[in-house]
Amino acid sequence: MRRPPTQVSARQYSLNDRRHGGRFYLNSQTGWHQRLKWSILARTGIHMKTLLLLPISAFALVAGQPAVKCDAIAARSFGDDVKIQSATLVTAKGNMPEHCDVRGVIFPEAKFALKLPTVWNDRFEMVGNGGTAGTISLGAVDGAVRKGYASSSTDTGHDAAKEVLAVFAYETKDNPNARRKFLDFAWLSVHETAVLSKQIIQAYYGAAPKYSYWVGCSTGGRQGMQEAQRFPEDFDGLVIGAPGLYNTGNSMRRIWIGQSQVGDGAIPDTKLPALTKAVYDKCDAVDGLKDGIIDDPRRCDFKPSRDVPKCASGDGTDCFTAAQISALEKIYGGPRDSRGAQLFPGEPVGSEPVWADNFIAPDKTVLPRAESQMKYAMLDPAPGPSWKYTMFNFDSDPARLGRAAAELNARNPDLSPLKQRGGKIVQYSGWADQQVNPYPGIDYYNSVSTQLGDTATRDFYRLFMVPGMFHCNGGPGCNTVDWLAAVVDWVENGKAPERLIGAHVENGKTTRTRPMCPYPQVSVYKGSGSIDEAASFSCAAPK
Ligand SMILES: [Ca+2]
Repeated sequence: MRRPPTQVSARQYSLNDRRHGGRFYLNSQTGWHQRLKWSILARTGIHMKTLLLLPISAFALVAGQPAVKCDAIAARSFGDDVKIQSATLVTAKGNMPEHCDVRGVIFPEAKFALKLPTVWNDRFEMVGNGGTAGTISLGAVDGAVRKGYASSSTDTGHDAAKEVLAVFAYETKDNPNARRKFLDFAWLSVHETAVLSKQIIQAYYGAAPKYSYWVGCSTGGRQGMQEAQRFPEDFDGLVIGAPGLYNTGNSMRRIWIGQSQVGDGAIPDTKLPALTKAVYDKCDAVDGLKDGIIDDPRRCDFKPSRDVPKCASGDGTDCFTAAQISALEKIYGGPRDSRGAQLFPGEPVGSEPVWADNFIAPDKTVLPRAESQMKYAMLDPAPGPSWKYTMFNFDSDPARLGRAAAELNARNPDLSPLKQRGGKIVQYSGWADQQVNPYPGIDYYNSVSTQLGDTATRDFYRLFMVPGMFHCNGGPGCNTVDWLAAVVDWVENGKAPERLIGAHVENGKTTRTRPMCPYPQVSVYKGSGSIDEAASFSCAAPK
């Protein structure tokens, strides 16, 4: 396998260069990252193709333990745009091993943490964020450090405690770097933190990481896909979970779901058991097994106006009024303009048990997030604080999302640079994802297959749709899967994931296992044996 050019690209890359380039290009709407990347490489005299073709011997490594003291990192310069705030040796405690905890800020406000275990497995794992980010993902960093990885996370350039939801992206006299902070959230800070992390790893251990991995779900999945598309040299393997890669569309969908429930259409969460029962009664057995899991929601013809119980008169918890049924028809149908043109996919059936956390009753958490994104970060021009989700116009406003989409969305199907350097992607989504609609992730996988060919795509990129999994985890399905182990095995041992094992765990006990099959394959019951055992299922093309 070709050695990834992580070491050289990190060493040659100066964050100071980026700042000056960034200033020059910040007002350009698209593509400045590409021009900047090439301009930096041109300045250093190294052409990208040269990087890609360097032999393994050029990256001979000696690694495993620190070459310098932890506090020496605080005294090192990593460019004018980087301020190392602290580098502290933390002694082993509980299940955390001894490590060097490095904290700092990248211009203007992107705070990061990088933890470097004293006993290092020679690998780097960067972890992603959720929602509108604004916090460093320390829990995930610690999880990686416990496994021996050097691991980092960025808050993506703003502090969620000070700038709630998407207000960081709204330019005012008190927030003059809003555009830069928007780009930091969209994709820039992750790349910069990845590059800087490798520089610090090099300084601390005297060696570059042998392999670099990305692990993220939700926003973290979107961030990973941005990296795969824009900076394929950053990571050798990527775990892309439930990616919000059509971010503007998904937020528009949430606005649609909110508008669908304005007035009499509001659906209280007390009705979710009745809705869930109607859905699962109709759809569970369609896949051939009545097992509490809907294998593929596309195969079930669920129609609220026909399939949910109607209230004979008035309202009640076990039935739905005509206005509520109309709202459900809109939610499952998806956003449309006034001429009926579909703007984004409707909801797949199966996630109803957790709709209460999201969009039933229009004041729940996800709708305010989408509203904040629209008014501060997505609509162009930004309408600002007084804008309400009820004001989104499905005829005229989708066209106002293009400028944000160019930065936030991660839908470029040309992954050939990642493929050419040996990078691998394992993407997964729950079929019962209540927060990030899974259809755009499937559409994206198909668009890459169309661009590169099915076989060529399967050689480096595989998608796993998990039946009965909610957003990133949870749900009735077998949603506990070691995705990182799968991508590591692929990158380091050349073993492509043909069949992974998912477990359903309750109170610490595995109650059921199923194979996870690379899309478009599905798991098929062999006809005998326990339906709670993965061995009773094979991976096969859907019938
Ligand atoms: Ca089933």
